[in-house]
Amino acid sequence: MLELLQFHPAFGLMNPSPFCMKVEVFLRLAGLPYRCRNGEVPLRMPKRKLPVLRDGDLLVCDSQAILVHLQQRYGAGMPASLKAPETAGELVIRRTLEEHTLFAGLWLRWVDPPAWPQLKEAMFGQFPAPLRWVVPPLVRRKIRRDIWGQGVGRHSREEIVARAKADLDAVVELLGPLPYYAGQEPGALDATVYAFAANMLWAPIDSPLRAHARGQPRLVAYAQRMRERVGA
Ligand SMILES: N[C@@H](CCC(=O)N[C@@H](CS)C(=O)NCC(=O)O)C(=O)O
Repeated sequence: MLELLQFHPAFGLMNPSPFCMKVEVFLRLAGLPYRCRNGEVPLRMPKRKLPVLRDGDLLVCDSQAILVHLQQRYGAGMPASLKAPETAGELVIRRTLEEHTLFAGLWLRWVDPPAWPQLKEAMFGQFPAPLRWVVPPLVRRKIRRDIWGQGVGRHSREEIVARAKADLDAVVELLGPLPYYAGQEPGALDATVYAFAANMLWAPIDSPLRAHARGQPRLVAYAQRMRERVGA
């Protein structure tokens, strides 16, 4: 059976990592049998990131590579909208979320001082002492360094929030009049957008981005539609 190696679920969401959630959403939309191996450690993975899919002897790293692998190997049994190759427009929307909005969202979760106590409790509150005290600042320091290296972390809070809101507005505008990005039925991009939207809307961490997302009826309706479709 397919195995999804990922972080532990948190926040009442399928996964606090939008990349892990994206893969699980896709697996569900595709109706493929799978089991989750939660609590994996990125450092032990070939590319030192999660998610990873184990398919027999094969380990597939990177959420998009996983989706493409699933489309290529199991596409015959999938609805047309799910196995369609990514269009140029879809790629640009996905890259915006995965390579830019992600870092603003990470900053608002992990670095922004008002969010940190909530995040720490939600992510590490169940850890045994002394890990509960030792691990959070180490993870936070690494994530802060990553966001700085990517570039978003060099902006002020106001600039980061403005950039994330602009991304979200653009992504919502591009949804168009149909229920899903792929049209009448969800496609691979819907797995990505839903994973990001659910994390923005429903993670129990206050942020100006969450308030902005919650103020967008089309986004909220879209996320609810996807939640009903996926069942989580
Ligand atoms: N491009 C990758 C990104 C995956 C990714 O950034 N995963 C993060 C969690 S959201 C991770 O494993 N981080 C661990 C680390 O950087 O050490 C994908 O699409 O799977």
